[in-house]
Amino acid sequence: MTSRAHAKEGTGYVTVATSCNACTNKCGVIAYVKDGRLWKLKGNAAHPYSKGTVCARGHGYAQILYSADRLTEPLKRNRDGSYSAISWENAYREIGERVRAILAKDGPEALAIVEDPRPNGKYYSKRFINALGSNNYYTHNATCNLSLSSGYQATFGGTNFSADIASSKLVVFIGRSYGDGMRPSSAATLARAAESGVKIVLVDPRLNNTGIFASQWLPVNPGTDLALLLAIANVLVAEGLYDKTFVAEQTTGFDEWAVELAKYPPEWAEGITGIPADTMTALARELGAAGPKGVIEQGWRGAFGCQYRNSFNTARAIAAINALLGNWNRKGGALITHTPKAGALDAGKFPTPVQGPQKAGVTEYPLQTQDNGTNLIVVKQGIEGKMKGVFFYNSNAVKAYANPRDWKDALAKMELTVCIDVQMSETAHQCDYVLPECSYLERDELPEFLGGKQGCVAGRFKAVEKVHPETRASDVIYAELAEACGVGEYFRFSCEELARAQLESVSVSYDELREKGVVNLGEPFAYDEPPTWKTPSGKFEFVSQKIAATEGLKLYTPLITWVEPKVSPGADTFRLIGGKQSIHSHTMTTSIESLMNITREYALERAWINAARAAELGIADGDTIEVRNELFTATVRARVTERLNPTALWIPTHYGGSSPELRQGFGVGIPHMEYVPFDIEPDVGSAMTHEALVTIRKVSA
Ligand SMILES: Nc1nc2c(c(=O)[nH]1)N[C@H]1C(S)=C(S)[C@@H](COP(=O)(O)OP(=O)(O)OC[C@H]3O[C@@H](n4cnc5c(=O)[nH]c(N)nc54)[C@H](O)[C@@H]3O)O[C@H]1N2
Ligand SMILES: Nc1nc2c(c(=O)[nH]1)N[C@H]1C(S)=C(S)[C@@H](COP(=O)(O)OP(=O)(O)OC[C@H]3O[C@@H](n4cnc5c(=O)[nH]c(N)nc54)[C@H](O)[C@@H]3O)O[C@H]1N2
Ligand code: SF4
Ligand SMILES: [Mo]
Repeated sequence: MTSRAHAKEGTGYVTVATSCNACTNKCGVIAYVKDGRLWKLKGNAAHPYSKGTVCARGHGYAQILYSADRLTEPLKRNRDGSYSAISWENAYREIGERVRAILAKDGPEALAIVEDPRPNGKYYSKRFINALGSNNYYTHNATCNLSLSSGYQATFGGTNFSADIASSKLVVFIGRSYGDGMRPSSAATLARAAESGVKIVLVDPRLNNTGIFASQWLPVNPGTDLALLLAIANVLVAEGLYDKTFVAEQTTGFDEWAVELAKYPPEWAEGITGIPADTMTALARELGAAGPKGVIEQGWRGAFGCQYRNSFNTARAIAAINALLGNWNRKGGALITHTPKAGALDAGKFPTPVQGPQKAGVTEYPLQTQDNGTNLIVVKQGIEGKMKGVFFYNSNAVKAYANPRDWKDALAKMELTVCIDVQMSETAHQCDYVLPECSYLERDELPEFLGGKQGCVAGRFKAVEKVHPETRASDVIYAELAEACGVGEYFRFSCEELARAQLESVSVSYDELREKGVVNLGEPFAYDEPPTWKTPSGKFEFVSQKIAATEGLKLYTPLITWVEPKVSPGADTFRLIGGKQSIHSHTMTTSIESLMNITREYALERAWINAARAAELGIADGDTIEVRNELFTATVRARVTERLNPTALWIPTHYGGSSPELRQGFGVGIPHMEYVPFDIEPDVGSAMTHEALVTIRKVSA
């Protein structure tokens, strides 16, 4: 065994290079440990996402280690909904019996696993469900970026790209906020770019906290970005402001799309988007003049990751404008970088489970990027009585992925529900068995391979010994569960053995990774080499050949056309939209005292309402308002602001906790997903989380 940490002589502390688990970024951090206790975290300068900085959530969430609200032992739900402790052995035995019963009666297609992937989960969760004979592996993506990745795949074949902001002249953000939805390195790059004169345009119904770097804010009507983008494309084509060589050599379908685009001049889009036609025309001309250093940023969740009935086409339109501008792989443009992977491993030691039946939901939602699937099919098939058993790992699906009441209905009908978590989440509350994992600072995980201008592999290594002896790491839990379910042969190796084998396959030493936390792989990205288009035509597709070849689609067509959002606010209603705040992650950090103290001090849980609309309703800043629709009613304080489009009510999406064991967040603010009707974006599978209308009234001053 190599030493686990590096003692700094005379300092009284040791350091461990590991990674944060407070959000998807999993930034590289250095943990400082004194007398066996975590003392502080610093960013790992070598990690591409932290570049030496830890955000507030990263610092705050580390306190989960010593939190009094941690899960400390396995739990089993009683008939009355309360929980009692159960030994690991009994929990495994009972879960194993129920799994075998479901397999015998309904087959492997009645079992699923849902997770927000972490370095271990990506491998172990998929392997576990595959070992049981099921392909029903789902991530959180249907409520994050499934529409975006699916739309990109239908145009250039990849699932994401990155705007080369540092070298650009003009960057247009469509509902993405580096100042709220944090990744430390992105915020730093943007700040430097703005200082060096790159023009930043924000398209967002809300003047978000990236506003300090922006020179223009377009307060678009939510759900109508597609109309704005089609209008920009219309001007670029009508005025010949596009890269004719790129279009001729690298793309297909341009002539057909140009005919369609003629329907969408800025005058058409003005009434839909609420943005003056002249403003859209001017922006299109500026982009045309700046291309390939005028770029539309890739987005993440806010505007078209999963929010609207037209989100898939919004993503396609962004990719298509970047193609008109000739941006792909050009300096200051839109880069498709390579992500390294582990090589082949010894099949005797790490046997591959036999391929099971097709993943549920793939036939109904054929345009989705299929690796992650749409977890909403688990809700749908659960309610229909087809899905019988589900495991959740590192996922608060019941509060975060679909309407909580629909999840509850689905889970109540199932024969087995298991949640692996570190705290008693809303999802844990709906499960038969709750299995406590040790925290990320108390476990080793598999290496994580990351793409970007420089590909790399990052590590997660144990910084401190377990605080609660009965908690276990996910690799151990999965191996033991597999044994209990009769498929232990797929897990006869330790996490470290697998990590070593994966690293060896890319010629990286385990000890070097442990020492540094991050090791670069391969050559840096080279500009100006055209991407390999992984599309049916082998070119960039303005008209999708995959869509043309797919039968039975309900909404989308091969051409990128205007698609109406599902609902539209009237004179008395508001569209309920939401977003991140820099100090919280999704739903999980409202259990952290230091972060909730900031929420309380600044009343961050308030709902934003446009000042003119508030005046009409007699609502003053700080008043308590009731937010109501056919699904849910709750009260919250109002933040009256000029910084919001009048058709929207904006709420931070972290709040409204309903798990009493998570005492800090319980009952603070309102829960976004309770207002969102259970529905699925046709053909694609996203949750359409901003297709909800609410009414508002003042309750008290
Ligand atoms: N603080 C924090 N940072 C995070 C995370 C976190 O939980 N907390 N999670 C990480 C993850 S997983 C993700 S997916 C990213 C998300 O990163 P973002 O996508 O940037 O996050 P959001 O805050 O959801 O949305 C950004 C903006 O979209 C706007 N918006 C809403 N509707 C529309 C619309 O119809 N059109 C337009 N143009 N804009 C709209 C919102 O007002 C908001 O300001 O953040 C990452 N970083
Ligand atoms: N209401 C609401 N819904 C959302 C979002 C939101 O902001 N608000 N954000 C959306 C987006 S962008 C995304 S990416 C997804 C994110 O989806 P999730 O990752 O499911 O996000 P959370 O709701 O924060 O739930 C994370 C769960 O993992 C648990 N957890 C944390 N650390 C560990 C660990 O080390 N081990 C284990 N086993 N469990 C752990 C937490 O306690 C929590 O229950 O949610 C989407 N849905
Ligand atoms: S962005 Fe912040 S919370 Fe997310 S992984 Fe990085 S440091 Fe942790
Ligand atoms: Mo996300």
